[in-house]
Amino acid sequence: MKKIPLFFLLALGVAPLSAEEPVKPNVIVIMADDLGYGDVSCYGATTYETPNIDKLAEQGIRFTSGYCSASTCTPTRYSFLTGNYAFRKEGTGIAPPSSPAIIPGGTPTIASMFQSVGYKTAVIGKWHLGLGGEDGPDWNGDLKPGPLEIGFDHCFLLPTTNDRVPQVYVEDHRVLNLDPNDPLWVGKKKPSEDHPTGISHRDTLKMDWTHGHNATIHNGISRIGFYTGGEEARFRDEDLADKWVEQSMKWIEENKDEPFFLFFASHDCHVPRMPHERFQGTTPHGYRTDSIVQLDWCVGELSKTLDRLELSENTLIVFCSDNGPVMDDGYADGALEKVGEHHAAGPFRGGKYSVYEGGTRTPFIATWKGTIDPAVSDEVVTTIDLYSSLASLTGAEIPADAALDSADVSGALLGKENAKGREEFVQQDNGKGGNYGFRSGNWKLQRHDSGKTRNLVVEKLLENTPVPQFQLFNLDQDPGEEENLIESHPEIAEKMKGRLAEIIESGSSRR
Ligand code: NG6
Ligand code: CA
Repeated sequence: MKKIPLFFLLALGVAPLSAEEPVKPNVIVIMADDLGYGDVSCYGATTYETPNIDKLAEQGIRFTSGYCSASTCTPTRYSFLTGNYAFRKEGTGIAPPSSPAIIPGGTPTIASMFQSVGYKTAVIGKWHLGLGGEDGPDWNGDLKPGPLEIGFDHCFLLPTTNDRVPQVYVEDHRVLNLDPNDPLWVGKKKPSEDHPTGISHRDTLKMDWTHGHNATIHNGISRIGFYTGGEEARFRDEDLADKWVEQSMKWIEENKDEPFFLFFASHDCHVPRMPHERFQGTTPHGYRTDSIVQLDWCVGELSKTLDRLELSENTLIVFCSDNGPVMDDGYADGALEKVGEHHAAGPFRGGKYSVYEGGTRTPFIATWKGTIDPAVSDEVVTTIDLYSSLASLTGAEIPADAALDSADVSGALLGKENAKGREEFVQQDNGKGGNYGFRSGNWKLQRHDSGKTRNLVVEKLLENTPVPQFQLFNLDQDPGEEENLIESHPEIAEKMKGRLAEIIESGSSRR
């Protein structure tokens, strides 16, 4: 990386970058939801623009081999926070509405790592990692354990996903604006015979469902799960993005004088895609891409806030996604019908729910004005590596039993000359014991223990397609994973099978 004059660094109040001298920039991780490699213009989208995300890429490093660790939400978020592959732990698949906390209180996380070196920490946006003890969330009481018990000083959450009940905000330990005279009830079964659902009142919905998502109706949209009460606490889907920005700006202002770590967890472009009215109809492909433009607006607002507070040159921003794209994920929002020539997964095959590259290879940008030189990098960096990499940057210690699979790729992340990313990386679909993708150099082995893959072609409806247990691809020549080379390269396949099994069985891959 380029040499930065010392006087400049001193003026910024940061020390030069070296292993001996840790630096403590503010860190904002912006994680999009269900955003594919080709969904933003700096990664090849041509039919609409994402100028604010593009600007991050112009000013920083745009990774072409940036990954999240799973092709669904909960395992990627679990791994990002703990630094452990989610396939190591039971119960890390997509969390249901009333899931207890998946990460037990006191578990070391990237957030507690930041706290240990004096940062203020917050998560704002989608959580989807469960809340509460064994019995699940006490929606009318204290919602703990949750983020505050694993290293966050503050949280402002969409507790599950927007398609799962209940549609309320959680601030720290409580549902926000909950009237004790109108308690929240959340359950798996219909609370009464006449409780309106997406089935009984389908003709009243403002957005129809296509599969699942036919239980309690809120804001004209039926959801996964049932709930009653908490009327005053309920949000409008259209206002979520504004809320994340408002709360982030407030928190950044309050914490601007000390180093801070903000996990900005956008719900865009997860279903139900219901962007604010001012974004509806702004792109050619319906609400799915309108939601991406809304996400881009959020990124712009965060960047502007940093500029206004003169924090941009002391803030590292990482932009990433939690899994690849999906068109029809349960609502009739036209994403599939209006997709046209838009390739949400870019040149890759598969998407959400699959271990083809489209499931986990996603936009990944690191920007730190004045410190990171603008570049495009093909080094492999992943969401699971942020824990070790940022510990290395800030001089934090990692407990011996933590961050078991998090690689220190800080050099590659900051664009240091000749710095390497990962040599090998395991991708997974959902939860423990599912399907794996294993990248080693430019080779990719797929191991489908289930014998099936989901959503093989992103433009088609969700489907289960039979697939051989093992497939081998050369990503260099065949990024689209079309030509299975397992017969012609048996030695490479055997070696990779062995190494993958070793990583799975050994319980740790951090060396
Ligand atoms: C699936 C849901 C899908 C989405 C996903 C989680 C059905 C039929 N499908 O079970 O709509 O909610 O879970 O997405 O209910 S994620 O990005 O949060 O992992
Ligand atoms: Ca997701």
